[in-house]
Amino acid sequence: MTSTVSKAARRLRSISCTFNPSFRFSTMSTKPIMLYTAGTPNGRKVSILLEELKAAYGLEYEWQKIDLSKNEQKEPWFIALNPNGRIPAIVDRARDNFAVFETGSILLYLQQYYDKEGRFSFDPVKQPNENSEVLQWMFWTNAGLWTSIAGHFLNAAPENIPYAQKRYIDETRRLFGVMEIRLKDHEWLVGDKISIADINAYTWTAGHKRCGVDSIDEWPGLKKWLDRIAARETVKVGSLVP
Ligand SMILES: N[C@@H](CCC(=O)N[C@@H](CS)C(=O)NCC(=O)O)C(=O)O
Repeated sequence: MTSTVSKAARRLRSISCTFNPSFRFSTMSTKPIMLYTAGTPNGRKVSILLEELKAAYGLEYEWQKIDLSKNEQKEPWFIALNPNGRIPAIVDRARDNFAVFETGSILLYLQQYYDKEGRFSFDPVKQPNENSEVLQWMFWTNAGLWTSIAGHFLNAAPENIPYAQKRYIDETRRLFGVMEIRLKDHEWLVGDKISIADINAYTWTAGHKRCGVDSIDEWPGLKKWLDRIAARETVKVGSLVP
Protein backbone atom coordinates (compact mmCIF):
# COMPACT_ATOMS: atom_id res chain seq x y z
CA MET A 1 0.00 0.00 0.00
CA THR A 2 2.62 2.52 1.12
CA SER A 3 4.93 1.56 -1.70
CA THR A 4 2.17 1.97 -4.30
CA VAL A 5 1.27 5.42 -3.01
CA SER A 6 4.88 6.56 -2.80
CA LYS A 7 5.56 5.17 -6.27
CA ALA A 8 2.65 7.25 -7.55
CA ALA A 9 3.87 10.31 -5.63
CA ARG A 10 7.42 9.89 -6.97
CA ARG A 11 6.12 9.74 -10.53
CA LEU A 12 3.98 12.77 -9.90
CA ARG A 13 6.94 14.80 -8.65
CA SER A 14 8.65 14.13 -11.94
CA ILE A 15 5.95 16.14 -13.71
CA SER A 16 6.54 19.88 -13.94
CA CYS A 17 3.94 21.80 -11.96
CA THR A 18 5.49 25.14 -11.11
CA PHE A 19 3.02 28.00 -11.31
CA ASN A 20 4.67 30.86 -13.12
CA PRO A 21 2.50 33.43 -14.93
CA SER A 22 5.13 34.00 -17.62
CA PHE A 23 4.91 30.30 -18.40
CA ARG A 24 1.23 30.48 -19.29
CA PHE A 25 1.73 30.74 -23.02
CA SER A 26 5.17 29.19 -23.12
CA THR A 27 5.81 27.19 -26.24
CA MET A 28 9.41 26.36 -25.27
CA SER A 29 8.56 23.03 -23.70
CA THR A 30 8.88 19.92 -25.81
CA LYS A 31 5.96 18.29 -24.02
CA PRO A 32 3.01 18.44 -26.41
CA ILE A 33 0.13 18.82 -23.98
CA MET A 34 -0.31 21.59 -21.43
CA LEU A 35 -3.14 20.94 -18.98
CA TYR A 36 -4.71 23.75 -16.93
CA THR A 37 -6.44 22.12 -14.01
CA ALA A 38 -7.38 21.96 -10.34
CA GLY A 39 -7.83 19.06 -7.91
CA THR A 40 -11.45 18.33 -8.82
CA PRO A 41 -13.27 15.41 -10.47
CA ASN A 42 -13.43 17.31 -13.79
CA GLY A 43 -9.73 18.13 -13.73
CA ARG A 44 -8.76 14.59 -12.80
CA LYS A 45 -10.65 12.98 -15.66
CA VAL A 46 -8.11 14.59 -17.95
CA SER A 47 -5.00 13.94 -15.87
CA ILE A 48 -6.03 10.27 -15.59
CA LEU A 49 -6.38 9.90 -19.36
CA LEU A 50 -3.07 11.73 -19.86
CA GLU A 51 -1.39 9.29 -17.47
CA GLU A 52 -2.92 6.38 -19.41
CA LEU A 53 -1.63 7.82 -22.69
CA LYS A 54 1.77 8.43 -21.13
CA ALA A 55 1.98 4.81 -19.97
CA ALA A 56 0.65 3.43 -23.27
CA TYR A 57 2.44 5.64 -25.80
CA GLY A 58 4.90 7.84 -23.89
CA LEU A 59 2.83 10.99 -24.44
CA GLU A 60 4.35 13.77 -22.33
CA TYR A 61 2.34 16.50 -20.67
CA GLU A 62 2.70 19.30 -18.18
CA TRP A 63 0.11 20.75 -15.90
CA GLN A 64 -0.48 24.05 -14.26
CA LYS A 65 -2.73 24.54 -11.27
CA ILE A 66 -5.50 27.09 -11.65
CA ASP A 67 -6.40 28.55 -8.25
CA LEU A 68 -10.20 28.48 -8.24
CA SER A 69 -10.30 30.34 -4.89
CA LYS A 70 -8.60 33.28 -6.62
CA ASN A 71 -10.84 32.98 -9.70
CA GLU A 72 -7.85 32.52 -11.99
CA GLN A 73 -10.21 30.66 -14.32
CA LYS A 74 -12.00 33.97 -14.99
CA GLU A 75 -8.85 35.89 -15.97
CA PRO A 76 -8.69 37.10 -19.58
CA TRP A 77 -5.74 34.85 -20.51
CA PHE A 78 -7.74 31.80 -19.38
CA ILE A 79 -11.00 32.97 -21.00
CA ALA A 80 -9.01 33.14 -24.24
CA LEU A 81 -8.44 29.40 -23.86
CA ASN A 82 -11.86 28.53 -22.47
CA PRO A 83 -14.68 31.05 -22.87
CA ASN A 84 -16.62 29.10 -20.21
CA GLY A 85 -14.09 30.15 -17.55
CA ARG A 86 -13.86 26.75 -15.89
CA ILE A 87 -11.19 24.10 -15.57
CA PRO A 88 -9.96 21.94 -17.20
CA ALA A 89 -8.59 23.16 -20.52
CA ILE A 90 -5.69 21.91 -22.58
CA VAL A 91 -3.36 23.46 -25.14
CA ASP A 92 -1.81 21.17 -27.73
CA ARG A 93 1.60 22.60 -28.53
CA ALA A 94 2.15 19.93 -31.18
CA ARG A 95 -0.88 21.25 -33.09
CA ASP A 96 -0.10 24.95 -33.19
CA ASN A 97 -1.26 25.61 -29.60
CA PHE A 98 -4.79 24.46 -30.33
CA ALA A 99 -6.93 24.91 -27.20
CA VAL A 100 -9.71 22.55 -26.10
CA PHE A 101 -12.24 22.99 -23.28
CA GLU A 102 -15.02 20.80 -21.78
CA THR A 103 -13.95 17.48 -20.33
CA GLY A 104 -15.88 15.34 -22.81
CA SER A 105 -14.36 17.22 -25.74
CA ILE A 106 -10.88 17.06 -24.23
CA LEU A 107 -11.06 13.27 -23.79
CA LEU A 108 -12.34 12.83 -27.35
CA TYR A 109 -9.64 15.15 -28.71
CA LEU A 110 -6.87 13.29 -26.89
CA GLN A 111 -8.30 10.01 -28.15
CA GLN A 112 -8.42 11.28 -31.75
CA TYR A 113 -4.84 12.53 -31.85
CA TYR A 114 -2.98 10.50 -29.25
CA ASP A 115 -4.71 7.10 -28.98
CA LYS A 116 -3.59 5.91 -32.40
CA GLU A 117 -3.90 2.21 -31.57
CA GLY A 118 -7.37 2.61 -30.05
CA ARG A 119 -6.33 1.34 -26.63
CA PHE A 120 -8.94 3.53 -24.90
CA SER A 121 -11.46 3.82 -27.71
CA PHE A 122 -13.11 1.94 -30.59
CA ASP A 123 -12.73 2.42 -34.33
CA PRO A 124 -15.82 4.27 -35.64
CA VAL A 125 -15.69 2.31 -38.93
CA LYS A 126 -14.70 -1.16 -37.73
CA GLN A 127 -16.49 -1.03 -34.36
CA PRO A 128 -19.34 1.44 -34.93
CA ASN A 129 -21.57 0.06 -32.16
CA GLU A 130 -18.88 0.25 -29.48
CA ASN A 131 -17.90 3.69 -30.72
CA SER A 132 -21.53 4.81 -30.44
CA GLU A 133 -21.80 3.29 -26.95
CA VAL A 134 -18.74 5.26 -25.83
CA LEU A 135 -20.46 8.44 -27.01
CA GLN A 136 -23.74 7.41 -25.35
CA TRP A 137 -22.09 6.92 -21.96
CA MET A 138 -20.03 10.08 -22.31
CA PHE A 139 -23.06 12.22 -23.18
CA TRP A 140 -25.06 10.58 -20.40
CA THR A 141 -22.30 11.25 -17.91
CA ASN A 142 -21.69 14.86 -18.88
CA ALA A 143 -25.36 15.73 -19.20
CA GLY A 144 -26.63 13.80 -16.24
CA LEU A 145 -24.16 12.41 -13.70
CA TRP A 146 -24.94 15.21 -11.24
CA THR A 147 -23.39 13.79 -8.11
CA SER A 148 -21.73 17.20 -7.67
CA ILE A 149 -25.09 18.89 -7.10
CA ALA A 150 -25.77 16.64 -4.10
CA GLY A 151 -22.22 17.44 -2.93
CA HIS A 152 -22.89 21.16 -3.29
CA PHE A 153 -26.06 21.13 -1.20
CA LEU A 154 -24.40 18.93 1.44
CA ASN A 155 -20.99 20.60 1.70
CA ALA A 156 -20.95 24.06 0.15
CA ALA A 157 -24.40 25.68 0.10
CA PRO A 158 -24.67 28.67 2.45
CA GLU A 159 -28.07 27.41 3.66
CA ASN A 160 -29.26 24.01 4.81
CA ILE A 161 -31.96 23.06 2.30
CA PRO A 162 -33.21 19.51 3.08
CA TYR A 163 -35.45 19.40 -0.02
CA ALA A 164 -32.51 20.06 -2.36
CA GLN A 165 -30.22 17.67 -0.47
CA LYS A 166 -32.75 14.84 -0.69
CA ARG A 167 -33.62 15.53 -4.32
CA TYR A 168 -29.99 15.30 -5.47
CA ILE A 169 -28.97 12.41 -3.20
CA ASP A 170 -31.97 10.50 -4.59
CA GLU A 171 -30.90 11.43 -8.12
CA THR A 172 -27.32 10.32 -7.44
CA ARG A 173 -28.63 6.97 -6.20
CA ARG A 174 -30.82 6.63 -9.30
CA LEU A 175 -27.82 7.34 -11.53
CA PHE A 176 -25.73 4.71 -9.72
CA GLY A 177 -28.62 2.30 -10.40
CA VAL A 178 -28.37 3.13 -14.12
CA MET A 179 -24.66 2.30 -14.09
CA GLU A 180 -25.38 -0.93 -12.23
CA ILE A 181 -27.68 -2.10 -15.04
CA ARG A 182 -24.65 -2.04 -17.35
CA LEU A 183 -21.93 -3.00 -14.88
CA LYS A 184 -23.64 -5.93 -13.14
CA ASP A 185 -22.51 -8.17 -16.00
CA HIS A 186 -19.87 -6.05 -17.75
CA GLU A 187 -16.37 -5.22 -16.56
CA TRP A 188 -16.35 -1.91 -18.44
CA LEU A 189 -19.02 0.50 -19.62
CA VAL A 190 -18.22 -0.42 -23.23
CA GLY A 191 -16.60 -3.51 -24.74
CA ASP A 192 -13.83 -5.48 -23.13
CA LYS A 193 -11.39 -2.76 -22.07
CA ILE A 194 -11.21 0.48 -20.15
CA SER A 195 -12.13 3.36 -22.45
CA ILE A 196 -12.59 7.10 -22.27
CA ALA A 197 -16.23 6.38 -21.31
CA ASP A 198 -15.04 4.76 -18.05
CA ILE A 199 -12.48 7.48 -17.31
CA ASN A 200 -15.11 10.16 -17.96
CA ALA A 201 -17.55 8.64 -15.44
CA TYR A 202 -15.05 7.42 -12.85
CA THR A 203 -14.07 10.57 -10.99
CA TRP A 204 -17.64 11.66 -10.28
CA THR A 205 -18.59 8.19 -9.08
CA ALA A 206 -15.46 7.72 -6.97
CA GLY A 207 -16.44 10.78 -4.89
CA HIS A 208 -19.74 9.23 -3.80
CA LYS A 209 -19.12 9.78 -0.08
CA ARG A 210 -19.04 13.55 -0.52
CA CYS A 211 -22.34 13.28 -2.36
CA GLY A 212 -24.31 11.70 0.47
CA VAL A 213 -23.89 8.06 -0.59
CA ASP A 214 -21.61 6.51 2.04
CA SER A 215 -21.78 2.93 0.83
CA ILE A 216 -22.14 1.58 -2.68
CA ASP A 217 -22.54 -2.04 -1.58
CA GLU A 218 -26.05 -2.16 -3.04
CA TRP A 219 -24.56 -1.71 -6.53
CA PRO A 220 -21.97 -4.54 -6.62
CA GLY A 221 -21.14 -4.17 -10.30
CA LEU A 222 -20.46 -0.46 -9.85
CA LYS A 223 -18.38 -1.18 -6.75
CA LYS A 224 -16.18 -3.71 -8.56
CA TRP A 225 -15.80 -1.32 -11.52
CA LEU A 226 -14.68 1.49 -9.18
CA ASP A 227 -12.17 -0.81 -7.47
CA ARG A 228 -10.89 -2.06 -10.85
CA ILE A 229 -10.23 1.47 -12.06
CA ALA A 230 -8.86 2.77 -8.74
CA ALA A 231 -6.28 -0.07 -8.69
CA ARG A 232 -4.56 1.17 -11.86
CA GLU A 233 -1.22 2.89 -11.24
CA THR A 234 -2.07 5.47 -13.92
CA VAL A 235 -5.29 6.35 -12.11
CA LYS A 236 -3.44 6.70 -8.81
CA VAL A 237 -0.94 9.10 -10.36
CA GLY A 238 -3.56 11.03 -12.37
CA SER A 239 -5.70 11.42 -9.23
CA LEU A 240 -2.87 13.29 -7.49
CA VAL A 241 -2.86 16.10 -10.07
CA PRO A 242 -2.56 18.79 -8.86
N1 LIG B 1 -18.88 21.10 -18.14
C1 LIG B 1 -17.55 21.45 -17.71
C2 LIG B 1 -17.56 21.65 -16.21
C3 LIG B 1 -16.25 22.25 -15.71
C4 LIG B 1 -16.41 22.71 -14.25
O1 LIG B 1 -17.53 22.80 -13.71
N2 LIG B 1 -15.26 22.99 -13.62
C5 LIG B 1 -15.29 23.48 -12.25
C6 LIG B 1 -14.34 22.68 -11.38
S1 LIG B 1 -14.80 20.96 -11.33
C7 LIG B 1 -14.82 24.93 -12.22
O2 LIG B 1 -13.93 25.31 -12.95
N3 LIG B 1 -15.41 25.70 -11.31
C8 LIG B 1 -15.02 27.07 -11.11
C9 LIG B 1 -16.03 28.04 -11.66
O3 LIG B 1 -17.17 27.66 -11.93
O4 LIG B 1 -15.69 29.21 -11.79
C10 LIG B 1 -16.55 20.33 -18.13
O5 LIG B 1 -16.98 19.18 -18.26
O6 LIG B 1 -15.37 20.65 -18.38
